[in-house]
Amino acid sequence: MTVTRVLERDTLDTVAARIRSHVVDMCAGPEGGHLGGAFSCADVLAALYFSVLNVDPRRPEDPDRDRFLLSKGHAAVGLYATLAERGFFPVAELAGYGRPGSRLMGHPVRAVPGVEMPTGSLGHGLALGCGFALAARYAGRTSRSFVLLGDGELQEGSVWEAAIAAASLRLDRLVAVVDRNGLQLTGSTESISPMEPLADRWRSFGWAVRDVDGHDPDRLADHLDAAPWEPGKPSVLIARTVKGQGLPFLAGRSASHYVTLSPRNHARAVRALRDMEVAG
Ligand SMILES: Cc1ncc(C[n+]2csc(CCOP(=O)(O)OP(=O)(O)O)c2C)c(N)n1
Ligand SMILES: [Mg+2]
Repeated sequence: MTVTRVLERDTLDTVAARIRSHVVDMCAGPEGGHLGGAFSCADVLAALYFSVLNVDPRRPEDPDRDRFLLSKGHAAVGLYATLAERGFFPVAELAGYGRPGSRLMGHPVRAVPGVEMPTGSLGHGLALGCGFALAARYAGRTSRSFVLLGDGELQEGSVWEAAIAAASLRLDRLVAVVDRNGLQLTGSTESISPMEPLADRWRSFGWAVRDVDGHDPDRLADHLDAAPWEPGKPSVLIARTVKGQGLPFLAGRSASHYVTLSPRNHARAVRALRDMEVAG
């Protein structure tokens, strides 16, 4: 693993700040992007890729690697920024996002180094994660599988089928993270389809649950690193987040879901990120 090398000159907070900064630049291009959901999970992605996952960009197909699936595939810009920062492909390639000929499209595909599965149609990632965890078990490998889900995505029934299967198969090397930003495409999850008490729901499906601040990457890394939390049970981390976290004109607003930043708003976003860094 090269995690320690990566963090020699960085903290997880500075990595997350760089991820957000790349996302802002990508969302200022002609395609725009899912900025809000990429920002809400930026700290989770930083914690995973820079402190938790056993992955090596020089050997992206190493059979012993941990697996990560961005089930909320629309947050692709966040994943691209993270993979580039981690060294899976050059950071300069991010400038081509969404443009003709680029492999960095609106939703992730296998052609992008580090992407395990194409995602974007919500509701499939947890079942895929079960498959990865089961395959690792059959192969006698100790690798873990991590799946990042949106909270609106939890309205897909297939998520709960996979949750039942994971618990009954005792897949304790499977870890789900729910990006609990409280918003989906058209409004708040609680006004559209209430899901609290969310931790109790997962517990009742036989999962070990932790419900935490989703914007503290060091603590997130500690929790994720410690999984499995209960022997024989899959783990789910409910990460309480804010959609568009860090941008005052978008944070906590549905309008952050898909954004094409005008030059003026791009400049505002860059300034806001700088202020956030100073304050941090
Ligand atoms: C099966 C399916 N239905 C609808 C969509 C369109 N869609 C893309 S993002 C989104 C909202 C998802 O909300 P959430 O999971 O909470 O994501 P986040 O808030 O993290 O962006 C929807 C409905 C989709 N990608 N897949
Ligand atoms: Mg959401």
